Amino acid sequence: MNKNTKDIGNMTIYDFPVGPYPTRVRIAIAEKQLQEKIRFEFVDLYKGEHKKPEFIESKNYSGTLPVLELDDGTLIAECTAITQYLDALDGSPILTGTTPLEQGLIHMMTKRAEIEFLDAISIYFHHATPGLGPLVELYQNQEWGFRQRDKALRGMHYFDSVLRGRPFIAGDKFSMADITVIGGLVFAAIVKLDIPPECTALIAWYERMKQRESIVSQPAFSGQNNA
Ligand code: GTS
Repeated sequence: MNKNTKDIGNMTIYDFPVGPYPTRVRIAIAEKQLQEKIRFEFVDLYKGEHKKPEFIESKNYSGTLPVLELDDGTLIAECTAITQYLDALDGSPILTGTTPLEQGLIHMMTKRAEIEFLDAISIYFHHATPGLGPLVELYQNQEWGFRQRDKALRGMHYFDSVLRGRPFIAGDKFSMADITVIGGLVFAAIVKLDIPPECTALIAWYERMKQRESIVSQPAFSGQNNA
């Protein structure tokens, strides 16, 4: 654990360990070496526990995971917000940027990774595949789902072109933007959407990312890929 984190109270993450979005926050926690301060509470997505009124009313209005709960009961949802909070607790490593320019670029590329890639695959999963099953998928629009799958494929080509010009998604350092694209690739594996073979820079970057202990140690990378 980093030296400046000793005064942070205990935290809880409402979690689905192999899920692509929870994996993003798990990677950030591992990068920041905060594992000892965090209790993980399993919420069963396939049973729709995240859509029950108790969860929505007491934990996250949006009915999604992950959610961070601080020891005073404060709740922070959204992967970007949770990552930003954890990142600000300690100096090293910085995942959301130090200078205004880094912060702006990382924010932009993270948002782009969500809109153009990860969220698109999520919509495909929920609309054009069985998704989380009949208890959860009460409305499906296949056409919308397939459009989002195509958008995600375009996103892979876009991030491949980005990585032809720099080592990481938002510049010369590993950041929240890399973690977000990794979340997209975790989801891509779940829905069996391969990286197109011509996206060689994206493939090479992903191989490099999978050498990081914070990433490869996650349940999503242990052959349990069934969000
Ligand atoms: N914008 C949210 C964030 O960034 O935190 C999205 C979170 C999200 O969609 N989480 C998924 C979820 O709760 C978890 S997982 O699919 O990655 O495991 N999905 C359940 C649902 O019903 O949408």
